[in-house]
Amino acid sequence: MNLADLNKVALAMVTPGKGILAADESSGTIKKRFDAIKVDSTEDNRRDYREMLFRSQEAMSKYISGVILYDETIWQNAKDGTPLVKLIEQAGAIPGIKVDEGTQPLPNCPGELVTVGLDRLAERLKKYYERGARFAKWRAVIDIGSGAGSRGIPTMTAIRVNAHALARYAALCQAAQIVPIVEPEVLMDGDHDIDRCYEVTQRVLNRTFQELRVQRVALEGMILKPNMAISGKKCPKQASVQEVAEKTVRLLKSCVPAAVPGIAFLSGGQSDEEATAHLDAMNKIGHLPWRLTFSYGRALQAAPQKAWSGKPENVPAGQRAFSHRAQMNGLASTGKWDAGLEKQAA
Ligand code: 5MM
Repeated sequence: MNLADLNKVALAMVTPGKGILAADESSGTIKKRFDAIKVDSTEDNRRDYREMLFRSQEAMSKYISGVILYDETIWQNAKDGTPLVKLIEQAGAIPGIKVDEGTQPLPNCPGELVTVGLDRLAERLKKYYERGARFAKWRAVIDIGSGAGSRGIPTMTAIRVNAHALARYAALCQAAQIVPIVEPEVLMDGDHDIDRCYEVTQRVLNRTFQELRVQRVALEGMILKPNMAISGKKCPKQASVQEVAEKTVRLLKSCVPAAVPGIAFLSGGQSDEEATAHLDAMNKIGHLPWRLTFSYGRALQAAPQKAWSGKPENVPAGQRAFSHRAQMNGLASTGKWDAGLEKQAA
């Protein structure tokens, strides 16, 4: 492992003013997104849609540091035969790859999941590196139980096995000279309040960093992709932007060592503007030991998907919508966003 080079890539992924586009929807997830805009999820349509994003010159060159791809996409070529990976590189961004293979039910823990994909991961990483991937992503999913009798979820079992797998993945990535994005996502579905989210996320992050240390992962050569401390979607009392920002910063300071170069949040089902406002408010607090940016999927793509709607004549509109969200989040990554900028663009 060349840690200096891993650190260089990790720092580039969190370049101030830029963040990561999570375009690694698995086949099932992209079908759901396409169903919502009445587009068939064929291989060509998935290619055309992602090509539209990667050819958005303004967004890609100014505000996007890296793109997380799905296995299908990393091997695909654009319509003119150029590998999609090359389009990303030509725009000055870094190609990355999702390497987990989804989730399976966790034995003895009804309702909970474990992320799988460690078998043959070393061989797969080698091929992804040859294709141009310089970072990878693995997402663990932790649910917070809702309703009566749900205090038992998440179990310590779910937290431990998922943290263990995240660290195994991260160690394998670094051995393959690939920067691991470590993504332990505590879901925001459910009726829990922000303090319950805080408490569960703290347990998850503490356990994750404990496993990373046990498995000798070099913190300087990784990026953390966490959820924010936020109210559950069905919680009657929704925390304000300021409360989310203050609690998330406090939480991360208590769990994430300063050796980690950067934290790139997932959006997790927040609206586009909420995800931007929260990131901006955290960066306005400032005095942080790591760079804070975005690694959004839905909060970057919902607008371009709607504008595109599968029609070739809508490609410029889709690219404008993508550039706008990328720019807003780029500004938020340095605390320079303002709600007024959204209205000006509209
Ligand atoms: C883009 O969605 C990613 C892939 O999800 P599936 O494996 O479930 O298809 C997802 O991991 C994503 O990278 C993160 O959850 C962040 O995306 P959001 O939409 O939460 O910002």
